[in-house]
Amino acid sequence: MFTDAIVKTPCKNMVKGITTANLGHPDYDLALKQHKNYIKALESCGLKVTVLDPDENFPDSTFIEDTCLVTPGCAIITNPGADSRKDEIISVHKAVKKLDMPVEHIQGTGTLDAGDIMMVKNHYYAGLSDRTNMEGALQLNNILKKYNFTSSTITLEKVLHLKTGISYLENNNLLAFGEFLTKDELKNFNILKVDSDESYAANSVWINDKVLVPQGFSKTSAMIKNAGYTIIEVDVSEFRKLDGGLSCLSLRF
Ligand code: CIR
Repeated sequence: MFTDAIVKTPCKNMVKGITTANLGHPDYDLALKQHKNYIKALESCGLKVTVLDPDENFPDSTFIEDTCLVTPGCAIITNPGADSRKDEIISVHKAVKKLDMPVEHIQGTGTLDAGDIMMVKNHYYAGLSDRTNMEGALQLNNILKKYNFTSSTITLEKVLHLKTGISYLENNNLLAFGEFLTKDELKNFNILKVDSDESYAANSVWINDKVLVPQGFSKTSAMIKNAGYTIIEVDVSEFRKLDGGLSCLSLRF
């Protein structure tokens, strides 16, 4: 069960965020509204949400998930793979220092975006991507070991982050599309296959037996409902324009 979340309000400069999406510029006012609704959705799953102030120096900083991994034993400040995002960790570090747990760091030549990390009980899967390198994954493994957790890597071929393509919904259920449908490392999961025309919805988020699903992907929503979950649809169209999904917008712990 999760009890807490940390989010960061989008800044006006989000329109200058990194993107490959080709969906046009985000509408800032609409993004703010959607972010407020996202917070409400987290609260309706029983989470206490801490909201960090926007920071105009970092267009992508609302995608706070990439900057820190909070585990049950420690918080791990990452070393984001994109140069423009490296110093986003300063504000998240300030916020997690207030939690009653040790704070660890990925550093030096090791890069890691926590959007590449998926937790399954005491095991963490780390996607090797354009943002997360092997050195980052090794540092993560060494940190996790100290807290009795394990990790392993999965090499990504096409998607930005591991959780762009898969989401763990507990009870051995894994939402997945594309390259992740045939990966050996994932073959023991019960795979809920997301159709390629709804691939964006592969980034859905399990929180305390509810699942947040992006609005507008009816086949995926129905499939998750049929698997026995209560779903909450959240419109994040403006964040999608920056390659961001539901999970990227919060730390949950
Ligand atoms: C970026 O390219 O870094 C942002 N525009 C999107 C980050 C999305 N984060 C995530 O998938 N965890």
